[in-house]
Amino acid sequence: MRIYIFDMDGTLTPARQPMTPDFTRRFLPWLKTRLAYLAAGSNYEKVTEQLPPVVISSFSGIYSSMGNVFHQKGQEIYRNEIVLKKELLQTLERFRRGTEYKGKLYGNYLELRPGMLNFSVLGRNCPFAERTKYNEWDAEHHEREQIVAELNKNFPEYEASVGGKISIDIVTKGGGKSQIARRVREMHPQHKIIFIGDRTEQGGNDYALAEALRAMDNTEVVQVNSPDDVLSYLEI
Ligand code: M1P
Repeated sequence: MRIYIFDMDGTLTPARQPMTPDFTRRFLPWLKTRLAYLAAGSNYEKVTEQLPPVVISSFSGIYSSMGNVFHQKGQEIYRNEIVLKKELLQTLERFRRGTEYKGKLYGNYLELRPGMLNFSVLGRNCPFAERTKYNEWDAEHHEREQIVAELNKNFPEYEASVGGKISIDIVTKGGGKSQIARRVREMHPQHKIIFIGDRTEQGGNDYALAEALRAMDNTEVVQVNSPDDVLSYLEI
């Protein structure tokens, strides 16, 4: 038997958007006959906004907040917390003040979730169109990659990675999506584990999980660029 792990944003759904009806229609019958886990960067509330209840209940387990919360059959099984150093928060404030992005900045730029902090120079309260605008600017100017590199150099006790379109995810070292590899392997010592995600490249928020799995026997990592790629890979 094979065990599947799926990222959510950019993999099963467009980033921060609900799963489309067409994707649900094709994916659900497949999911119902498989053993699969979700590995979302977003918190559990966002997962419940983006995935239909029947999809959530068809997964064998839901990891959210980068693996720091785990739900099975709607019950929370565990959650981790993060300790945030004053110096880290001061550094993030400095990045926000010093950005060269000329568009308007919005609130909720530091979002604390169980076991992680999500940081967005733009601010998570931005209108949807502003996400695209910042993302296009960032693709040209690499602001998030530079912030991630600086954080990882200066704060080795944490792990920073580029999130989806506008943000950066920060976890305690070893406390990100990589913990999902160990936990799923413990539950399924014999089976092949296949992870499908859209940010498995270095610096991306699926990278730590992809690397942890690559270091184990009997695993496969599949890089996709959209939900359509997932359907093609699964041949459904
Ligand atoms: O792809 C997962 C990411 O989705 C959101 O990213 P953004 O707001 O940058 O598009 C966030 O929830 C982030 O934490 C998460 O990793």
